[in-house]
Amino acid sequence: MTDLIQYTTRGAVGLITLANPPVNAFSAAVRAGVLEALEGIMADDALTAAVITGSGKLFSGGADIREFNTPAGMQSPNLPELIEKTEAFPKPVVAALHGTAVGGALELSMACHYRVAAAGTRLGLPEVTLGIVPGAGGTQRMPRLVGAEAALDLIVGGRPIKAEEALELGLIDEVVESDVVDAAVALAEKVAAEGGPPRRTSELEDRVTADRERPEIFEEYRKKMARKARGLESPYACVECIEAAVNKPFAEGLAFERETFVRCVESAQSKALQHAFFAERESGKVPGVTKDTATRPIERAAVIGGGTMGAGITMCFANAGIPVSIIEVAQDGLDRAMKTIEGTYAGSVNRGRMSQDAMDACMSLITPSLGYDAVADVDLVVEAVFEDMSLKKEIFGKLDEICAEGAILATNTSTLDINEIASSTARPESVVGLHFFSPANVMRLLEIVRGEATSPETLATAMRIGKTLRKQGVVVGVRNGFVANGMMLPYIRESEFLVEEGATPEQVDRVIFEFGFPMGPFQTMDMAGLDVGWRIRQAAAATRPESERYSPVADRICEMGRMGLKTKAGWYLYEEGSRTPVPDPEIAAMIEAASAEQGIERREISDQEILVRCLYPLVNLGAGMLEEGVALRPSDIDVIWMHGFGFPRYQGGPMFWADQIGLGEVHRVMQELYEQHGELLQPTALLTQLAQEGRSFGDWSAE
Ligand code: 3H9
Repeated sequence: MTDLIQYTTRGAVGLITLANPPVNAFSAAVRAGVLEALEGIMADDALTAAVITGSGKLFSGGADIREFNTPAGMQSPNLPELIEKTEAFPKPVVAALHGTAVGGALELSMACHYRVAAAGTRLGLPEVTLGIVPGAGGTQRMPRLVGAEAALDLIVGGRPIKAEEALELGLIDEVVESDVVDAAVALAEKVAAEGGPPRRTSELEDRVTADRERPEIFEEYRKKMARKARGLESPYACVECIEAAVNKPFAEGLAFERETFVRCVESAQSKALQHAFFAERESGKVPGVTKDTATRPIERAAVIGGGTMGAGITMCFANAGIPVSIIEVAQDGLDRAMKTIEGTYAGSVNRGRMSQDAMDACMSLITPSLGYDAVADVDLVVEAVFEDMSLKKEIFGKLDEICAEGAILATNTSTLDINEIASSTARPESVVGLHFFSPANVMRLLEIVRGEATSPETLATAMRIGKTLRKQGVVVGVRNGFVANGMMLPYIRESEFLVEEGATPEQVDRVIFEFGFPMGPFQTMDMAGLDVGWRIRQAAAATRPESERYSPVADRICEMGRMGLKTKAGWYLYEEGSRTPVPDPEIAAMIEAASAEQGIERREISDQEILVRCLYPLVNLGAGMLEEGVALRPSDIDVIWMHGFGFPRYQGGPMFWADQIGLGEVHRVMQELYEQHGELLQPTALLTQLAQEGRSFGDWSAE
């Protein structure tokens, strides 16, 4: 038998243990091993029952996603076959669950005759997040155990629940604080001694019969999920499968689920979502940092600066249970920061997203501090003052004097050179960038900026702190705007040029929204506040070549005092209390005047041109950043765009998306754009090379 399965007996019970680290995925060898063990138990008259469990910290993460669309995935027994055989097994089979049991692992458990879980086990069917439906009976057995409504929430929502909730719903039979395998063996012995045929989930009809009387629940659910599921195929496919579970006999429902699974797993969306899953995990692997690299435990932190960013970052630490001091130089600034924090938490409590107790616990971890004394005993400082190099250097000089040896000195700068900031200390190896995105307590992306001198230990600690704060950390190098904001530049610039050439802000925003972003560039600028971009452009004005094309419209809007949503006017107008952008004829006239001034003859611009002009240049620049080594791999750029700017996950991020189009085509269009619009759109060397060689970013990255 494979060594990915351990097999032993406990009295008259055969114990099958999954042993395929790190997550006991059901690879071909594991599936074959479980079946072989079951057959052994069948053949042995001394054994009356079976228990299936997992080794290590979890039961199993489900099917092996890397086997999707490969021959290994279909190798007999495939997962549906194994699961059918488990349910049909004549001796009782009990699942002993701990840690996590998701996807195919929960599907197998639901086909076991009984399920026992250790307290706190997480159970769920997250397949929808990979663009598929559960494909091994999950959509058919779940409604039979918990009813259609709960099954919709669990399968379409894709969110795992704790064992205690699962017990209440009827998904499992027992939750134990004691050893789960002992409890499962005891249950297996008991049901075997009682005799009679095993209880088979596929034969449970009460729940689905009752749900058949309420067909409206499916239409209601589709309406309820519409906003969240915009653009996605698999949530709707999940609903159809659950509907089939309610309305069709088990075998027919199962066949329908299978067909749906096969269609989904081959879809472009599923491939993109699988890419996103692996890309997120890949981003945690960084040259020079291994799992043996020492990290500094972060027991106390401090944040310097109580503006919007500083307040948000402070909340991130408190939310993670880390005591944190927020430092300002003047009392009124400090009071304002604490008011912002308290107000944000209170908003969450009012909306029912947080309990008052949790808010109180977070507030008790935050210490408002005047001056720098509080940094003396912290393990990590995050500086979040405004973007002024001399101020930052002064602060880092002070930190160098006061902070304990080995403390991590981080800056939240979004534009400044971290190497220069580090040079104001005698310990540049301890300096790193922790670039949060606004609002910092909400946005998941964290750019971890590695300076020239940043040590592996500092970087490893920064990566670990990212995880503790539940952020999606991505390590990047030093460059103006790093990767995220740097790549935002051509996206914004081209959208502004497009409106000068004949498009309207609302047309550009519609095209980008329809592509799957939560909003287009003009609405994004209004949300962020137009003064932010204005300040950055003013700072860059001196170094901008005279000959370079520059759209003055955004500056003019800003100089009219229209700062976006916060002033109820920017690229759009906003009615009191509303975030819905309303096109403004005054802005349309202003744009037309700017076109005329520059001698640009306005023309009809197609939606396709908008999409290509907004997105190809950022892919092109992404390639440039790979060449420079500022981004480590194309998939890191994808993660940054998905988590930082809402690039639709089902498109897989810009670099994956470009690969699907084909880099030959992307390059051809870039070349045309370059010839029409000049050097800002010149194809980068890496894009050109890959296009000529018929390769993709994925190939390049795999080298
Ligand atoms: C399914 O079951 C289909 C069926 O319905 C039908 C089939 C016919 N496969 O996340 P981590 C890797 S669909 C392959 O950092 P954690 C992961 O890439 C499946 N590999 O660990 C990483 O590799 P590396 C439905 C997998 O402890 C390593 O394991 N299941 C799989 O933070 C550690 O991962 C899901 O969607 C997999 N299934 O969290 C669950 N899972 O070290 C997906 C993980 O090389 N998995 N890897 O970078 C998870 O949600 C989390 O991994 C889990 C553990 C919660 C299990």
